[in-house]
Amino acid sequence: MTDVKRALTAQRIETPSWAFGNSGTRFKVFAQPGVPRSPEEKIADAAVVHKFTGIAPTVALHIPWDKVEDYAALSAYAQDQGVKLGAINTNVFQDDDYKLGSVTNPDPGVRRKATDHMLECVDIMDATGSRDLKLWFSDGINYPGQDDLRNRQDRLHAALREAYDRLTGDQRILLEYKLFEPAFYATDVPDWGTSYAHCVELGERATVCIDTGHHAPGTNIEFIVAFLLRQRKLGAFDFNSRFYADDDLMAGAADPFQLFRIMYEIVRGGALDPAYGINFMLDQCHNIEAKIPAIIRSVMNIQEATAKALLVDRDALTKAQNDGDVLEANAALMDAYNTDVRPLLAEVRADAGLDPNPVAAYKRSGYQEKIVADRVGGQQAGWGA
Ligand code: RM4
Ligand code: MN
Repeated sequence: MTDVKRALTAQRIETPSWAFGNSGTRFKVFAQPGVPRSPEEKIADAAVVHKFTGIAPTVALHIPWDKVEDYAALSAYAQDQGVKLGAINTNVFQDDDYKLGSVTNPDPGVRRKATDHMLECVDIMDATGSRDLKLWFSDGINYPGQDDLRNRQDRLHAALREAYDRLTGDQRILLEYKLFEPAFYATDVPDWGTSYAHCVELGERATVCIDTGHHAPGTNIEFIVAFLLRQRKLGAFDFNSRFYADDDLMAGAADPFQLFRIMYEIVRGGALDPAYGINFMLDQCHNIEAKIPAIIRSVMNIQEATAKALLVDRDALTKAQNDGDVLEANAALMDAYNTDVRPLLAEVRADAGLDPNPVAAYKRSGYQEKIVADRVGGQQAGWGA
């Protein structure tokens, strides 16, 4: 097996439980038949994505959306389906209490509640065996003067410290950032630098999560990747793509070239191997397209970008760079990007005993028809629920 094939075979992508549920814009959530009604049904769908792609063996949970009585039992259920439970995502953005913020709220009682939720999520990680506590805070303010920007940073640090100190074993914190929304004037963790600084302050178990949709348009995300890898502070991705704001479209749909550039920095930094410790997650919403094939498609898009990144002739690139040969250096990247890697990936899948075309195989499998027939009654999971 070639090195490229070996790297592609070892690649891992984590799917998000919430991407299997209904979602929409603030205007409308269009419900789809067959959508899961329980954490178990979401996990079953994630297992189907893994079955057809072979590289998505873990599924991230979101609490309380995926709240159950017995997390060890849920973990055992996942194993039976052929997957494992991945990152535990906190949700401190949907209660009325959080109108003025969660961990940065001026009210200490609300801060306590939000911090306790983070601690509860670490308890869940103990039960599921999950390594990652993923934190995204919707905290921020809408108007200048609404609250003290600097005090909010102190409150954020205090809450993070408490959660951090609760971690044991190989557990770690992934701190996500987002430029704006739902807060419109100042977000408390708006960018990678803020996340990075808090992670450094916390210690080595805290690393940055890059959600590709959470930047200003035009941001050079691969630069952030290169910088954080150099500092050993990149812990995870939330992949999705966007045309305008936080669109949460399928990874690689809006800008496959950007995804390639990101994956090139990953390959260049030696960070593709799961042993390096980066959690390559998806964080998407499928508002109008069928969910399971859309997630399969996203996994394939990341695979394609990765294959192209692996095909970059690094020797030729380095030589051109050292020679100051601008055009040759750029050509080394573009030649790899312009390679059709679909035949290579078809081979990788065939070698792994998979159908070379995962979307087509899913469509033929009858699973979609089965869930539409079976999942009748009950409350569908999702943003509208
Ligand atoms: C947020 C953020 C989080 C995700 C939620 C659903 O915008 O990206 O990662 O947990 O959405
Ligand atoms: Mn995210």
